[in-house]
Amino acid sequence: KELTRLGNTDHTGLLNPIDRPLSYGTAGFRCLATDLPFVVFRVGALAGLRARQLGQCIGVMITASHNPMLDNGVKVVDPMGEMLVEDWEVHATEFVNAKDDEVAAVIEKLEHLVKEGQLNASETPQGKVFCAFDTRDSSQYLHDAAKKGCEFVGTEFVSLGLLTTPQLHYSVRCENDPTFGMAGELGYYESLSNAFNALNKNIDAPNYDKMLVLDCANGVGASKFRKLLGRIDSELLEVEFTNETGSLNYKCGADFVKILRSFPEGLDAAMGVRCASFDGDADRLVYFYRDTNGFCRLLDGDKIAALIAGFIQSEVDAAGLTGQFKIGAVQTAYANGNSTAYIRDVMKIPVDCVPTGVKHLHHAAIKLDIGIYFEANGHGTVVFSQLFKDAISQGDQDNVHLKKLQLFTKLINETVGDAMSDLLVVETILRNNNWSVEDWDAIYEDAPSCQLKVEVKDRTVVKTTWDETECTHPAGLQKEMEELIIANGAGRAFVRPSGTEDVVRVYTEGTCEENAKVLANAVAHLVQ
Ligand code: NG1
Ligand code: ZN
Repeated sequence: KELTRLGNTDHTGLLNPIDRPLSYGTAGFRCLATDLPFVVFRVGALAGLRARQLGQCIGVMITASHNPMLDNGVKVVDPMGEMLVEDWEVHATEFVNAKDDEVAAVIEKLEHLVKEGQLNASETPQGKVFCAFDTRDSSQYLHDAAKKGCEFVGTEFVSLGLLTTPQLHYSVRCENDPTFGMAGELGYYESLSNAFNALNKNIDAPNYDKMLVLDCANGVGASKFRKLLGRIDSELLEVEFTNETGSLNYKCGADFVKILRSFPEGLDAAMGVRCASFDGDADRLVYFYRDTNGFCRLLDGDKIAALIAGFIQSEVDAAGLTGQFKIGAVQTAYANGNSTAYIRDVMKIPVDCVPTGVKHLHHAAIKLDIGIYFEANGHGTVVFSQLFKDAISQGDQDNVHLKKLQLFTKLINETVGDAMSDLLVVETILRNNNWSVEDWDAIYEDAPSCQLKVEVKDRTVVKTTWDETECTHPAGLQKEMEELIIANGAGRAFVRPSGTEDVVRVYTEGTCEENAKVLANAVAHLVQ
């Protein structure tokens, strides 16, 4: 039955039935699920080889995040729970695009790399692959393809079943580094709920309302967050769940709310009620509420980053650690200009700008002692250096601020952006600050912006500088965009090819929402 639904005959094998090249993008391989079985089989094999090379546990996640139900995707998670290292992304692209008669040679090359990587082959443990998937109809079938691929190269395959993407990252990290926590779902719930309950108890916060309305995007986050919430003191947080079991990501979820700046279907919030949305695999989170004019006010990844940065900075100061550690924020070109200005100029926290894609943010953040990284779309986390962790665990244990910082490092999922963990972080900070959602929203006002996608024949003709703020190809496009901005008298604009969809993305900021939209449409017209 599964096979028929996928219009598939024998794609779990090595045969490549696709005539167009696929590339390992910002989130692995993504396309229509029907095209994916052979891709996932090969990625399963690649992950098995990577696991054997390192003698460690490697993750394979099957999800297409916020994309439509009929899509799916696959990505590989490296041992510390981070994204696959770049040279193996290149191997993955080569492996997946290999013609049927080239596959054996690619595997042989990778086997060679694996042997070279093993310093002492006889003593090196075999390694294993953890695989998890989201709620898509095609996920179980693709999981089976990953299993076949992994076993094809002789590596142990462990199915973790249905999980959020961040839960898989977390489990891989724990399996390789038990000091981080206990691998698997239960260990994850224990760690997060214990930290949350401890950070929030006995804090009287009359301006904070413990009631939250949550849009689950009809995805895996619904059932998983119910489990987590079951371990949280109901005096501290109460959640009204919506969009739990309907059509995945359809007119709901974090991407929908962020791009349209409007309420998801099925959620009709009263004025001032704090609402949040997960995306389909629960690695993105945005907040929103209805303002006094009845409009939807969005608090996106940038505002979450600013909230977290403020909290950490004040706790570090209160703990007596001012100036001892490098604190910084990492954003992409999509960050709202006013968020960058607020963090950098008002909070005096340095801000770095890197290309789109979590791996770039993560790599920049781990250079700091406290690296706060968020994409505007709500994907982000905080990472801490060992130096900082040692300092807070070895310091005076009666210092409540040191204790808070310790608990905070347990509450946030350092391996990757995690909607469930980030939600508990936001709730904790609001209660600790005694803030309503309006108080949080008021820290700065977003610059009016617009994001569009343009369908083009070949998105790869658009090329940009490293930080993606300027377009280098096609020749002349950048100059034309600059002329539009000069004629507009203010604003900014950039374009880049998407790494997960067959489109070119346009982003603009203007003098008002309408102006940003007009500018975006004019830029889109140039791109078409
Ligand atoms: P692409 O399709 O490359 O823009 C999108 C997001 C990324 C990241 C990936 C992975 C935007 C503008 N882009 O990438 O930030 O989250 O998906 O899911 O939000
Ligand atoms: Zn996602």
